[in-house]
Amino acid sequence: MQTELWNDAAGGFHPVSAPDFLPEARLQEVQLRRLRAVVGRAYAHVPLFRQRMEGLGLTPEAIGGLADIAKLPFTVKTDLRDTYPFGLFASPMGDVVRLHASSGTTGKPIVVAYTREDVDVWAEVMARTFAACGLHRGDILQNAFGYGLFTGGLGAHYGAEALGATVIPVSGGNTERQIMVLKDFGVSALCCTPSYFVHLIERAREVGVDLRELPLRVGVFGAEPWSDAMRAHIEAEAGVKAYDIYGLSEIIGPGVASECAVQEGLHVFEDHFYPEIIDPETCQPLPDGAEGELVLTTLSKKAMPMIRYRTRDITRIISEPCACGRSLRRIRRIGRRSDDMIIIRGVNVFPSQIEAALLEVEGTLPHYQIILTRERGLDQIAVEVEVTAEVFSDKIRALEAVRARLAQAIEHICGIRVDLRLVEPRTIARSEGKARRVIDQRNI
Ligand code: DLL
Repeated sequence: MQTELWNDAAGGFHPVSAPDFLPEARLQEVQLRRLRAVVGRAYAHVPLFRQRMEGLGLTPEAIGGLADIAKLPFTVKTDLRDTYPFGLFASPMGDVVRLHASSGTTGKPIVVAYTREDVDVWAEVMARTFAACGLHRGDILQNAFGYGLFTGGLGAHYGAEALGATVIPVSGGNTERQIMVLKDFGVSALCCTPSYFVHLIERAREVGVDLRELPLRVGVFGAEPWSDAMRAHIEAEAGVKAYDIYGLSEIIGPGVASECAVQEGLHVFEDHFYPEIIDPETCQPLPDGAEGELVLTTLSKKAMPMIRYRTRDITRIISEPCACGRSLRRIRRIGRRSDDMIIIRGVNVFPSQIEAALLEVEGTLPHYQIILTRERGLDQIAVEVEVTAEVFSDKIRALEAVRARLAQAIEHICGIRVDLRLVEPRTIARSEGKARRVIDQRNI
């Protein structure tokens, strides 16, 4: 089984992947050594962390074993906002070689920092990511993640170079040019957000390019939630194997976790990022297999160590070993964030549920938007969904049938009736990066 995976889908073993296969006991040794060092570093150099430790009566010596991580205080996103821009740095600016920023939804961005060593670790984990997705030297990667303050572009860039692949730094947007590059440069792998790739497939088709006929073999997607149904759509429409990769600016950027050829969960590069799952209400650690909020500790970050960072991403740890042979634990694909939840008249709805419903119904396109309004004190939810041109023109008398099926699917999955608006193709704004699924007009 393992040999087959390596020789076929994964295209051979790359030495950069070696840490993915450390025996468990050795991995834990590395983790403990690094955990003690990073806690010591944060305690010595980050006042906020030191104060919190003191408040709990703790010193770095409290870390005797890996389980002691549960004693440490959490870090949350508002800590980064409250200490904006540089308050959580543990290195002097002279050692910081790079800054990135993540805009978030409101106000000031959060700023993250990297030393030379951090940038090298980042390239390493991204090289391991691409290797796990079956890329190798000789592959030509079109990097359509945005270059700039967003971590996607540069993170993927250095990782792919470290692997020995050929990188085309095309960045996000300019879809016509993306299609030209894809066609003319012999591109074998592409990375971007899944929603942008769906747009790319459509646009290519409109200009008479069928991606299935190109050498493109692998798609590496991340930075936003996407469903298995979306994966099936992408794989069928573009003739690629589509992999999910995960990461966040606060921890490093992309490169925290990646799928492998098995495509059943994402391996966390846990020699650098230690995962825990907690109950988001009680903050108590949950056992493997239980769903909860992912909490990550950077084990080797120098410029900005993050101790027990609450990601707000909801997942669970898969404890069974993976057929690829990696010893790294896996997390289930992240379908939702705790702060994505929309509460409509007492019913909890996640955008991913709406997506799952519409991908079930033939005649719809995977472009949708959820619009929230308030009328006379009552929350209203409308879902705008694009349908195919045939359905929209009602030539095949399908519009009402699609509406009925979709309404039923949404009610079945979400337990709520929504105001459905079926619109023609290309009505909903496309994003070059992360798709904006929810438009909240409730002024709250
Ligand atoms: O999105 C880093 C990244 C770039 C990851 C390219 C993968 C590929 P941020 O902009 O800080 O960083 O956003 C991080 O995006 O907490 C998740 O909620 C979400 N996210 C990232 N990857 C996935 C994924 C980058 N594969 C936030 N599935 C995270 C679901 C994802 N959500």
